[in-house]
Amino acid sequence: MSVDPDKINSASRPELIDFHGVSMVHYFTDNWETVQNFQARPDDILIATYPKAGTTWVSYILDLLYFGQTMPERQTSIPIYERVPFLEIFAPPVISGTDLVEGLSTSPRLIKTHFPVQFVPKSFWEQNCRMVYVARNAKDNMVSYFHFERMNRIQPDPGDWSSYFQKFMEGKMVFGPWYDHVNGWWKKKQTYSKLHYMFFEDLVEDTGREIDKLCSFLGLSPSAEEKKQITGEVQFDNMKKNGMANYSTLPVMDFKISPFMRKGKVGDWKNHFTVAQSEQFDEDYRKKMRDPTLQFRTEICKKGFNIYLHSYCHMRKASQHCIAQNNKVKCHQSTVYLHTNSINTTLDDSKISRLIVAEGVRKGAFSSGLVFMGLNSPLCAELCETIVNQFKNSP
Ligand code: PPS
Repeated sequence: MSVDPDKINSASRPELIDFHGVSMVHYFTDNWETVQNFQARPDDILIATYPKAGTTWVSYILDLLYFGQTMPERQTSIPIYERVPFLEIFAPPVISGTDLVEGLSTSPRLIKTHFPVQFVPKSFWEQNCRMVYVARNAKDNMVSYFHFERMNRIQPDPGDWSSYFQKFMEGKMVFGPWYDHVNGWWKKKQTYSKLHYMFFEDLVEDTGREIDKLCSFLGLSPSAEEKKQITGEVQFDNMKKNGMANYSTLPVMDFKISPFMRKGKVGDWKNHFTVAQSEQFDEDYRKKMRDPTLQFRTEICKKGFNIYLHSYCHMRKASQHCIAQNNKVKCHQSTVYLHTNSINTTLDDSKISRLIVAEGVRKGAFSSGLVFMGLNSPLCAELCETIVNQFKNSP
């Protein structure tokens, strides 16, 4: 693909348009007919996400799984956005997603989309293609999207953080509301068996485990050594310095404003949201996210345990939430509450009764969604560490 930087650099920021009920910009709708008539092949793999949820990460994992051994030169010579083309992007003569896909000589073809589920061209469903959907918690997703719009000239101007925060909650974002996107794909999963729905937070927590799940979905069985190598190559720091994975070759992006591989963390939202914004967001979130089977984590503990410290007045709500989640929940006195979402561990009474509870943690607790976390203060972090160690060391 030849990229003419001048053509893109001089482009002014696009406006949001209402397109079949979804906010879009023309770069992703101008090729609508061709995209909708796209002829998928049965072995095509569609990687779908809301923007900034981990598309590049999963694209790179899949590319390595399929072609890392057979076509190693690909890794050092072709940028990821050409190996895994973005189906709906259209900015001629510079870039056309469908042309890039048609030009792929690989099998399977790996194809990226940010479409909400109802926009996916019908041939993908007709051909019963495999699809991988990656979802990321709304708060971190919003922060990442904000910085991306600051640095990417084919996105609308994001404005300042507080107006962006409002726009995100109102769903006035390219590719529509986050809420509809993650829910729409989640619902599809219930009826379409070839869809693997995964979470950015799980990838951060244990990349190897998520690669295993991907392999089992895709019917791949790489050697242990190969898997280890891939897991290493796709770590954030490695991808950040990898010119073929970090988008540094794409001139629409101004890395002086913000890099594409920015932080790659769970919980960076705490550096952007005020406490008031977090509370306002959580209240609105509860109204919009009604499906109890779809749960996100806005924080993970690096040891693999989620530990939520919360104040007494919040305990009842938190417990109800966890019971609804079918998690093993125990509240000890008034300050510590643990749940075991997404990990293969259960807690029992004898372990919990041995936990040390410090009075001061109540002060640092604040609400986040339906769970209450206190991991943002040094005292809480220290306490969590103690709890984790005790838990690990107990029989
Ligand atoms: S895009 O433009 O929609 O395709 O962007 P996308 O690739 O979906 O999301 C970019 C965010 O994913 C982070 N990222 C990673 N995090 C951790 N580890 C790895 N290997 C990794 N690769 C990409 C990237 O840093 C962006 O998140 P933020 O929070 O902005 O850092």
